[in-house]
Amino acid sequence: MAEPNLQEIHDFLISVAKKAGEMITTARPSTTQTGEKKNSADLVTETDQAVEKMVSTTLKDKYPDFSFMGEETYKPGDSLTAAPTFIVDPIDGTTNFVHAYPYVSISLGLAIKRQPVVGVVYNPFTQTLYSAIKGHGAFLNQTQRLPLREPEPLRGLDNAVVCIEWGSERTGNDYEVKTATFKKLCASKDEGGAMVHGLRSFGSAALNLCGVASGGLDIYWEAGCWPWDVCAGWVILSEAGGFIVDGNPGNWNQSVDGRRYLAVRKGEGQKKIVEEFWSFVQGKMEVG
Ligand code: LIP
Repeated sequence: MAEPNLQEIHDFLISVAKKAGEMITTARPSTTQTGEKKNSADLVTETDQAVEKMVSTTLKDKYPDFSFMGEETYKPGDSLTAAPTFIVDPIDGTTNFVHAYPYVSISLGLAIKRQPVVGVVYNPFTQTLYSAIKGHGAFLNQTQRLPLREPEPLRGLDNAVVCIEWGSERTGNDYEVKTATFKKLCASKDEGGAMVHGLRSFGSAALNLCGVASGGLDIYWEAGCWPWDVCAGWVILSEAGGFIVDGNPGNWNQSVDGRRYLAVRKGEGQKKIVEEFWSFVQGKMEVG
């Protein structure tokens, strides 16, 4: 296969994201017509399925040799290979979409040799577009380079806004680890806590990563995400000077399908704040 033209792919993905955005903003989902996958905290709508169908058909027409991995057509056991693969979440933030909370995105990524190389994340309600090509920087609306301001040093968790997500798993070891960690992060220092500036939980992993890339969120921690939640945002964050490591303490290596993510914004003190964060993680996540 000829070397893929990443700029062309990036531009094409943006056009696909805009088309998907029209489908999303004109849909009228309701809580009564919404389907559940694993449980009542894991939703799917007809629009998720229709958008994925449009995206996969459009991408397969244009790039017939590329593989495709999408949230709505993924089957347990499917795994990411070294082949160029589009990794797609048609609606990241389905719960927000159903409840008409406008923090929703379409997340379109391309991985080659299992490394994310192109990312497009688009919120059609706010018309906010984040995009990046590996080695060429990350941008908001194709014009403003990320991060959006000169990053201050990461002075420590007691100066940080930390984004977390509850995920749809609401029982078992990982739920215990998460909730105990959230409590510890918020608690006062007298009680052995980190006393963070604030914990935020917005409901779209892709947009959360873009929030870290933009610089407004210092750290984002989630376990249980899938490659389609993170592939596109991964490129955007890395190109904005941030990085992602394993959410479990002590493991610096992470892959796009590693399922536990700790993302840190650009700024002096990145490694130190990761280690500080891990010191507050109350146990080990089993998901992976
Ligand atoms: C959702 C994420 C959210 C996470 C959920 C879920 P969906 O994606 O983006 O941040 O906490 O577990 O994965 O299901 O809306 O595409």
